[in-house]
Amino acid sequence: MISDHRSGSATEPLFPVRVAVSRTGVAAHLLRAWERRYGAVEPDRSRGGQRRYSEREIERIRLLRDLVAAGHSIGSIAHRSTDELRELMAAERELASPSPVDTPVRERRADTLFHEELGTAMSAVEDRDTASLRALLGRVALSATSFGFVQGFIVPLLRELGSAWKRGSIGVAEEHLASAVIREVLGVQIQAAELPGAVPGVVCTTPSGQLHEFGALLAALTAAHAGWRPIYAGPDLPSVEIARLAESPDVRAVALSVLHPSASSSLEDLLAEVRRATPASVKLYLGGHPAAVRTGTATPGFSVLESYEEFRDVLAESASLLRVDT
Ligand code: B12
Repeated sequence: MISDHRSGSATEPLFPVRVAVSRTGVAAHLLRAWERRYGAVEPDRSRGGQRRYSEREIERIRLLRDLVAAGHSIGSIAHRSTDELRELMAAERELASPSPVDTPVRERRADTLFHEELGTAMSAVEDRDTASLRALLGRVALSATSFGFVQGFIVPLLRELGSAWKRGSIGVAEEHLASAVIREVLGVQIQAAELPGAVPGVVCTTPSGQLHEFGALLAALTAAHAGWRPIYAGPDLPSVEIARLAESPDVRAVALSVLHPSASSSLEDLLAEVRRATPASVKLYLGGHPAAVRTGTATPGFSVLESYEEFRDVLAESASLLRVDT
């Protein structure tokens, strides 16, 4: 194990794991796994055996985090020196950075941002090339704003999956493979975006019968970027279970996604049930298919949202107001 990242001088400040977690956004269990399984990080130990991270270690963790988000497997980069990781990251940024012709990219309309990348992604889906798809998603995530990634790439990609499925150029198998990669990459993005410490929680899920999960998963990523703690519970959650999650002390909101209203026997009844069963202090948000939005508008106690941008803004506004006791 090449360990150029061992802390230098004895006087160099060393930080406990919670500081390493808060400064890198990488969860403690992942840091331990990277250390134990791959030797990717090697923190010092206090006399009591606690892990102690140097500035250099923290920089190294950030590099590992970003390279994993860009699609590198931890196993393939764990042995590299920190200098090598820096070079690799510089190359990634170079790859991801837009050519001079189309900067500033971030100002362009979200849904026209990544045409080329969408085409490349769909070829990877048709070829069942999950490794290329994963790497591409990671690179786009690096080069886009959080909102650009969601509305400019992931949503159009999911819709394109639907059109390709209808055209017959892909089947359910390719859709499932692509969905698995998208779910995984969004999971890493959410983890990297989550703020440590006492922030309000929001449960993100879909009501009973609704198997389309990405509306809720994208809501979770949007919430993390708005400074909330997303509790992503997967799709198809019965109302009583949604209410049980919402009873957790730090939970201040629930965000539901409904993409195919008729998949639920009666969406009206379901939403009313969720409102009845959930503490009145918990805010309920709904987004999705226009018919679902209409139903939500008609259900007392629900706030309907047209876009993730709107969701981000309402959450960001209220985040600072909502104190969560630790
Ligand atoms: C992937 C997919 C599947 C996968 C889901 C995999 C998974 N793990 O989620 C599987 C294979 C399971 C599936 C199953 C079915 N599917 Co399907 N599916 C899709 C597909 C391709 C993508 C859906 C998606 O995630 N879109 C991304 C979302 C986020 O984008 P969006 O819907 O545009 O949402 C926008 C807004 O509504 C809003 N929003 C949405 N949710 C939320 C939440 C919040 C909080 C906020 C703020 C905003 C918000 O923001 C989004 C971005 O602007 C769509 C095609 C498409 N065009 O979307 C079909 C699609 C949704 N499915 C469809 C159908 C009919 C089905 C099935 C009935 C097929 C069948 N016969 O079995 C089943 C039903 C399953 C069920 N019970 O729910 C239809 C729905 C038709 C309709 N209008 O209701 C579609 C539109 C395909 C089609 N063109 O016919 N599907």
